Amino acid sequence: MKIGIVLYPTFGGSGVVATELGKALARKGHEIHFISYNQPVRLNNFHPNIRYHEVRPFHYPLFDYQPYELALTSKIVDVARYENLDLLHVHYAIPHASAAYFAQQILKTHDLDIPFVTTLHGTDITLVGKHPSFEPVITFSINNSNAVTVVSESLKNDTLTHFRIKKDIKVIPNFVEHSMYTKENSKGLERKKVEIAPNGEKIISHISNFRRVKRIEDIVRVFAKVSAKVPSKLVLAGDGPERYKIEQLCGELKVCHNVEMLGNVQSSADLLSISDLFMLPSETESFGLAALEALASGVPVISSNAGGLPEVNKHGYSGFLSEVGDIEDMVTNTLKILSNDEDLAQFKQNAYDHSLNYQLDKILPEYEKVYEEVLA
Ligand code: GMT
Repeated sequence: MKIGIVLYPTFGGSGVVATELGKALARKGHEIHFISYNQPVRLNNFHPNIRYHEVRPFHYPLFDYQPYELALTSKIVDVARYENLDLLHVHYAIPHASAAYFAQQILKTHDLDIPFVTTLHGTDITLVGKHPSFEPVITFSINNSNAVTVVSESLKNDTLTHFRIKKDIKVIPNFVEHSMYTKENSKGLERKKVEIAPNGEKIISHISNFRRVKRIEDIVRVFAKVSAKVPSKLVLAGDGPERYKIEQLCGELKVCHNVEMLGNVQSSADLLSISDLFMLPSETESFGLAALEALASGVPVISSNAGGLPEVNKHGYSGFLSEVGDIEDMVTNTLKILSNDEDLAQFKQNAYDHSLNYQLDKILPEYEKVYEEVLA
């Protein structure tokens, strides 16, 4: 199949899922056309079945806001016509689903009928999408997609609660490619581990785009209490609006000397391979791809019980879940994992075993089935 994939190119999970999906489809022989305003961060290797098409919004002094959606729509039309696409798969509803619908209508005037699949990822429904300034457009574009998928049962429920949906919604969970997270891939990082934790301290990590919804403050507060009992280091990877506040909080809690802020990292696998525990205490989280990547690296997860996290992190097995903001409970749970090396080893094994439910090879055919259905 010739598939156009519309995505955000940044470090966010929806872009990561879309890129890894496209790469895997390309390896299976499909022709993949990524459409975005920048080269996706995970699109770092050349593959003969992959093309990247850049959307370049037109700048004109009259516009206070550049009409990105129109530039995207025109690019989709252009790529669909000249690359003979069979279908489109858009990730994150805003503005990709409405752009795909508009492009589909334009393509009909060229006697082309190209179906589009919309995958909803999270805040396109739970935070941003249900805002009155977007809701009518989101409802319309979901109902007029040829197929709709969501990344968790929880997100399906949220979608049905917040929007008047007449369309079937299929749950296809996010996936992980285990070969990217093997210990062999991270040889040489032992030196890094010694640099970060020279006295064999436990390494607690977190990776995100540092938005408020991630509640990174909770991580620092939990860490301040845990590190007073178990020698440990906190490594935070990523960047975003909350970073300055977090640096300040580390100072207030006097833990700066035990906290490393790495900024954006190309590969989460490297940091995860030297981690003992991963934290994701988010306010809402439709799935929590970073938590799944941690599990695949054999790293247990301390998370909130928001959204789809209970589907990904099994309480008392691959880690623990707490109510959002319950710092004390997270401290207790972290200590249950880190205080004893035998327990830690068991949690690490469980984490890896649980992640096998989300293997790429199991999930990929589910997307291919959706594509076949919309083309039939
Ligand atoms: O919805 C977002 O906040 C952005 C999106 C992204 O691009 O990072 O994250 C969502 O999609 C990921 C991939 O499916 C999920 O793993 C994240 O849980 C989800 N984020 C939230 O729901 C906050």
